[in-house]
Amino acid sequence: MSLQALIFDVDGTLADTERDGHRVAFNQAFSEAGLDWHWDVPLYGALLAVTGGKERMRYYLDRYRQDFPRPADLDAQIARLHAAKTRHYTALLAQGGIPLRPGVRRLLAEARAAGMRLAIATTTTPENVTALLRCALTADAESWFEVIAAGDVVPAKKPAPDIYQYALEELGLDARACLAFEDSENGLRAARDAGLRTVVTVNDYTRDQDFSDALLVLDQLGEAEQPFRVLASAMPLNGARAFDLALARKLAAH
Ligand code: XBP
Ligand code: MG
Repeated sequence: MSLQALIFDVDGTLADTERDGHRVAFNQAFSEAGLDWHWDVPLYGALLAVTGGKERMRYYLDRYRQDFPRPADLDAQIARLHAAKTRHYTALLAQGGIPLRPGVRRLLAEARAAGMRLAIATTTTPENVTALLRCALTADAESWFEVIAAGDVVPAKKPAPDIYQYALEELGLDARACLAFEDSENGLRAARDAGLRTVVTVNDYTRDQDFSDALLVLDQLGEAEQPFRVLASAMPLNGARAFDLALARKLAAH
């Protein structure tokens, strides 16, 4: 089956948003609310085991803050904190704080020019996706993606396959006609369980995770002047230096 669409995760894949973006925005929301919660870099790495900001806050309380007195309206408090965190995060993006990862702009532009269909499947909110695309890619970047599957549109977040299944349904495509791009084990499991083959670009938080089910594991997508490093590959790459559409098609045919 020929390759017809590329489906991208957002956080950690399009841009390194977690450590210097989401984490910072969570802490801003906590201190604004007068809470003594603070997520440092290593703690945030542990909290990334749970995807979704609201789910992550609940996990933090359960796992690390048994001392914190739960208010009767905990769900509402978490929802308020999450809305504040989204406000801080999108403000941070608007300041140009977070660039795309190497090779992302190049691959998206090549795919768009070739008429390859593009989609997003992410755990984060639609507001955050829009803000990142507009601030880091281009003002009309949302229109580059035929489907933006994000956040609470499905009940179960990654590693559940729901968000990828939703994206595939919206695209009207079989998983075998698509490639997924991920940065984390939770994301890879979600894509795999939706039947997708996956290319992983690792980052500092994820490089030691289990990516044995990925088709290809790279340090980043690569540019001519900054070639990728291959961490694992299901097929020989014959000296390729940057991940492009030709390589995507070769992998999909594998
Ligand atoms: C991303 C996430 C998200 C972000 C925060 O996972 O886990 O929770 O950290 O997003 P993935 P929200 O890259 O696998 O989609 O706070 O907007 O939920
Ligand atoms: Mg991710």
